[in-house]
Amino acid sequence: MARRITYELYYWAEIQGRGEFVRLALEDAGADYVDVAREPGGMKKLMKRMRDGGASSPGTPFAPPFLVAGKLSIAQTAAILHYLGPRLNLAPSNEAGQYAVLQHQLTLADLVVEAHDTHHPIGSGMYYEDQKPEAKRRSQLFLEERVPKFLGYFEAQIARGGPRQSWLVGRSCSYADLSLFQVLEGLRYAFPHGMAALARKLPRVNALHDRVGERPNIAAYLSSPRRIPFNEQGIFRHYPELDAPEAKRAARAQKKRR
Ligand SMILES: N[C@@H](CCC(=O)N[C@@H](CS)C(=O)NCC(=O)O)C(=O)O
Repeated sequence: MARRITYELYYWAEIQGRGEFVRLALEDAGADYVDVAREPGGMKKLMKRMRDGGASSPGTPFAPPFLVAGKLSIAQTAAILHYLGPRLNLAPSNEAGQYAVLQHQLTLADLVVEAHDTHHPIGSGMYYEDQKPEAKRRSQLFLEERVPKFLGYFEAQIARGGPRQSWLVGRSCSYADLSLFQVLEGLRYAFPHGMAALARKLPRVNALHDRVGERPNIAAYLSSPRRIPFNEQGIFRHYPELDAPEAKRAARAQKKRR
C-alpha cells in the first residue's frame, strides 16, 4: 500500500488569505496536513523556508502560500492546487479537464487581486487610512463592473453544462469549486450590501456555494477552530464605507464638492 503523505502548508497564521484555498482542498479531501505557521515555532520554520527553500528545493518561494510534499516544494496557489487536484480527487482525470479547472483557478486569482486592491488601490505597504478616497472609488467600480463580470462569467460556465451540471467543470466537485465558494464567502463578508444586490443574477453561483458549504468535511471545517474568522488583515476586509450603497454615496458627495 502507498504511504499516506503528510503535506506541510506554509502560510501566515492569522489570516485566511490565499492559504485558505489550499486549506479548503486539504480539508475537503480529509488529507493529512500540518498548517506549519500555526504550530509552536512554526513562524520561524516558515521564515527559514522563505530564505533557503529547503534542502531539495531548486529555488525559494516569492511569497506564501507554499506546500511541501515530501521532497517537493511548490509555491503559487494555483500551482499548488494543480498539483493537489488529481491527488485529492478534486480534479478530473483527463488533461483537458485538469487545465479547465486550473484556468478557473487562475481567473479566481485575478479576482482575488482586484478584491485586495479595493482596500489597497495605491500601495500594499501603505495604511488603508492613507488611501481611503481611492479605495472608495475603486470599490464602487469593483462592485458595479468587475464583480458582475467575473461572477457572471462563472454563472455562464455552470450554465453551459446544462441542467445536470452543478459544478464548474464536469460532474464532480473540483478545487476551483471550493475556491469559488471561498471567493463568495469573502465578497459577502467584505461587501454585504453590494453582494446582496447582485444575488438575484447569480442563482447557479449561489447554489454552488451552498453545495460546497454542505459538503461534510467542509461543513465540519467551517465550524472548527481551524477556520480562522475573516478579519481586517486579510484579503477580504469589511470596511462599511467601501460597501454599496455607502461607497456610492461617498463618490456622489465627492463629485458635488468638485
Ligand atoms: N500569486 C501568488 C501571490 C502570493 C501572495 O501575494 N501572498 C501574499 C499573502 S496572500 C504575501 O505574503 N505577499 C507578500 C508580498 O507580496 O510582498 C499566489 O497566488 O500564491
